Amino acid sequence: MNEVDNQEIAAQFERIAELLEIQGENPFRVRAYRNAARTIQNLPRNLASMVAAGERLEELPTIGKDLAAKIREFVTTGSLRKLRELERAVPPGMRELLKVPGLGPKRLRVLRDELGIRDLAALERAAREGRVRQLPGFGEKSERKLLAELNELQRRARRFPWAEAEALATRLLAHLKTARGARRVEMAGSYRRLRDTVGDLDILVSATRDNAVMETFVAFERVERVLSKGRTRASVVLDNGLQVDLRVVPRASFGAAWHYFTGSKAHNIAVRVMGVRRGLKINEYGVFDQSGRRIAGSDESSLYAQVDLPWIPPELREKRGELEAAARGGLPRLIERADLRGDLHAHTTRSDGEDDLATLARAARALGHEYLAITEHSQHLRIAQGLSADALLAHCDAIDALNQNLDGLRLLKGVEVDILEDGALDLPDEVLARLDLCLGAIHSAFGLSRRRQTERLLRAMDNRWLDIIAHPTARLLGKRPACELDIERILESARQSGCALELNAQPLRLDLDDIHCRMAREHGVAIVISSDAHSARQLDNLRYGIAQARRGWLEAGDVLNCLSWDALRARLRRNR
Ligand code: DGT
Ligand code: CA
Ligand code: CA
Repeated sequence: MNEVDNQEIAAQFERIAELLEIQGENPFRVRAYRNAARTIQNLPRNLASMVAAGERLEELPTIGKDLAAKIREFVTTGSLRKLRELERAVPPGMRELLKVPGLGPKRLRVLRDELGIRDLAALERAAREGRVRQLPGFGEKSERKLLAELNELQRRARRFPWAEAEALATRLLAHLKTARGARRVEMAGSYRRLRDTVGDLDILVSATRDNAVMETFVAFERVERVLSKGRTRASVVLDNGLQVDLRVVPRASFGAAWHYFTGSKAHNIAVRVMGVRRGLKINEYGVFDQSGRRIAGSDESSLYAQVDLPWIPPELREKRGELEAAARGGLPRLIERADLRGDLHAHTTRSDGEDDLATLARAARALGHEYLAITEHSQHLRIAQGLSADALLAHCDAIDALNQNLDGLRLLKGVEVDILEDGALDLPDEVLARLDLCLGAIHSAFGLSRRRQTERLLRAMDNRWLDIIAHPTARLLGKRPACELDIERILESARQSGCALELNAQPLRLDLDDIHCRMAREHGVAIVISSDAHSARQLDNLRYGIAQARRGWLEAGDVLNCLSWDALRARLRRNR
């Protein structure tokens, strides 16, 4: 079993050398680790197999007794105590600084000793103020380069909306499948768990020739730079700043590796602990019994079976009670795209949409929808060309007329009415009463205090014509944080009044989020999953909503637009 490859061991030694150097350790010791790292990188033989065969590592050049022991420690335990100690001893700010390309330990020490720089923020400030260029060995050009690297580092630190990563992930998977010898190519990590954002992409490959896979990987046209490339793992940064980690694993370990690299980390650790209680060792190579024999791990189900659990959908693997639920046979029957029978939120050219009523209707019918609610904005939202009461009623006549000529799809007359700052709705009750349904939403005064924002929504829900609160927290991923709200109070009030809450499926909204969906379900508050389409193409947003709904443990029975229109109408608050 070749668990650990030489490049990994070399990287550990290189890291130790860096941290020792920052601490101002004896240069002789630092060099010993560096020399050993170089020896290992160029070694034609696999160290893990040498350890397994009981060979004497001490006989390798530059590897003394101490380093030989460390290699054995890493091969057998997967980590080094020395490195863990150093990681703890060196302040996090300094470790962050080490990630800046071109900043080695030596230059870092100059920065720290001369300018007191101990973290990225301090470095950026000093560079902007032109203080770095005055240091020996730096100069104006390297100061400018440092600022550019800092910029790049920040670009990489951001999380990417899932949907933004999707196009790249799909193309990269297709590209990797063309590699000679590639058998299976799968996404892992938060991408597979369908989190609303991803920090990076993790891809797992089983292959008969790892070399060809690595070469194909780094040759992907969108790769901007290669961070590392070993025999079984590699990392690259794409031209939009998204990092991608790739692992190549043997086929017999595929399930165990897929489980490991899908995460979440907290879920993995909990499963591993369940294994320990049964005398089993679970890692990314498989499930091993006490004699070290591999007893499972070629697929994920075999791994779960060893700890007496059914297979758990990746969306639930967050250590939020899924293991306990699985153990008692109580996993939810997660909602699927095919459970949705219609869509309750869409815009046409009449307010801020791109397609007209007929185009949208045709597209909805092609998707198999039984109903589609047309919900233009109300007047208060001027930038979206919101409708006055008269304009809205005229639009309703147009919808009625089109309905006469539609087969198999029913258009519903709705509105997305603004919830004003004091909680009043932007249209009179007599107008709202004439619609099939009414969504209410916040589009202004996002920064109110928690108390006032909560009261704003509670007051809006006092109006019996308000059926659904659309995108309740108004967050926009990467652009605007969620409004401050007392969600518990809002859920309680929604339960009492029968008002439903929306899971808005626009990929930058996903609002309610997974955790709030789960809370809604537990409070007995109905959810609707809506595309909020502003074009025919965006009707397909629903699949992003389904992903978050599944992460929120929702079943079809929790979601109103899994019902036929007749059943749904009876559940709307106005008709109760
Ligand atoms: P991200 O990238 O921040 O959106 O989140 P993930 O979950 O994709 O995290 P990432 O890319 O750092 O690692 C991928 C998976 O690898 C993670 O979900 C679980 C596994 N993993 C990473 N580090 C550890 C670890 O130290 N222990 C265990 N048990 N699993 C780990
Ligand atoms: Ca990841
Ligand atoms: Ca990763």
